[in-house]
Amino acid sequence: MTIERYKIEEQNQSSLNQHQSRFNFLVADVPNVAEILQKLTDFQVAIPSWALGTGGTRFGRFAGGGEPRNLEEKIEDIGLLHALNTSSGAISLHIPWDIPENASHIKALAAQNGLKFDAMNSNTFQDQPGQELSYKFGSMQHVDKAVRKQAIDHNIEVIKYGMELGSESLTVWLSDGSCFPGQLNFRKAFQNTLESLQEVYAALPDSWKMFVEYKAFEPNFYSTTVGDWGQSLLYASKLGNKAYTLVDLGHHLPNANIEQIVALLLMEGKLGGFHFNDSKYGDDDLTVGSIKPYQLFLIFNELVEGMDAKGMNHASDLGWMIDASHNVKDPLEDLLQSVEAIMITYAQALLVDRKKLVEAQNNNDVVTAQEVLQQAFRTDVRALVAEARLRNGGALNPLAVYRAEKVRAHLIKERGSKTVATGL
Ligand code: RM4
Ligand code: MN
Ligand code: MN
Repeated sequence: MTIERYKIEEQNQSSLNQHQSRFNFLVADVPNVAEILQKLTDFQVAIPSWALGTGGTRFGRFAGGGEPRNLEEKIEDIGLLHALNTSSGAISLHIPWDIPENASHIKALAAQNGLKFDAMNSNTFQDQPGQELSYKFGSMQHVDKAVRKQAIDHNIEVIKYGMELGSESLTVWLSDGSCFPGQLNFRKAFQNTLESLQEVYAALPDSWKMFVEYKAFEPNFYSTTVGDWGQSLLYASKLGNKAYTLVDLGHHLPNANIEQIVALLLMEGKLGGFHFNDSKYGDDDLTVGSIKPYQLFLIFNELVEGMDAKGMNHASDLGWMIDASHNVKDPLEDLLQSVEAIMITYAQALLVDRKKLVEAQNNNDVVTAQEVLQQAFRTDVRALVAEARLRNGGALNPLAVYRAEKVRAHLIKERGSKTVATGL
């Protein structure tokens, strides 16, 4: 299904006056509006191909119907999101959940929908039908060299798929670790993993980046072999300058200061990419910004400050991606909410009065420092984000158009109510 341009324009017309007065009110206080609008236009968030269906937990899954049945339909779904919000211009594929059998056809379809291919993701945390050796006791860390080789070969295959599509990065997330004390020799597990990653790294094209994603726990509950940013940074540093750490917001132990982690990784030139989601307890994969919006703002504040300090391009020098699971919401509505939350928070971070903040820091003026941050965080920037969308041909209110056009009902009619998308 596609949403006709004129439908979006019709909806925009109906709320244009209200939008314009909100926008004018807001920008009266913003000195560099044009620059901010340009940055918002450039900023694109990749949508994971595995999050277009209903998620589940080990207790069950409650599908809502109309899920994409294949990669083509997933691309259509993301195209739809992008048409509405003009900020979801990329797709991230997980192999083998989504194998692009016919690369040129998939590439053309993505281009038609205005989409690029973001990072490719490998999967050595599940056994696939017909797979020779099992990952039950790990993949790249495995005591058996043959299992390690299988995991390496899989990653190299994923790179090949990515090259055909024009992707330029590989994200490696390993579930490797142990469930009980004594199960694993930590040092050997690290060494095996490093050597395996080195082999994959050697197959990486020059223009590519490798993202080493860490996660504190789950599915292993005693130790994880890439368990935190320290371990990831260790691997990335030993691998070389094409390897970076990837931060997934849900992969930390409770109360971790993620904004500080981000600041230091940026300082070291080793922050590669981001997986956005939100959590209350563990790797909950909830909608980004739904539980801890101020934390998200503080993270974006460090991202903007740290990238500017290095003269980096906000839009293209890091990989931006959503990594969420939707158990009770319509996945497409959830993704619209996620992208909106990211854009709002990015806009707020762009509003921080940097000069005043530095001054406050240098004077140990704790109160002013807090005021500066909260001034930006408490600014309602929704009209700014909407204006950027409007200028790019998107919807003032993507969710409203999605509902008015009854997209889900159409998708159910088209695809059926019992379809199951591959993924989480
Ligand atoms: C993991 C991790 C990875 C994602 C898988 C599906 O927890 O977040 O990024 O690829 O889930
Ligand atoms: Mn992730
Ligand atoms: Mn995760």
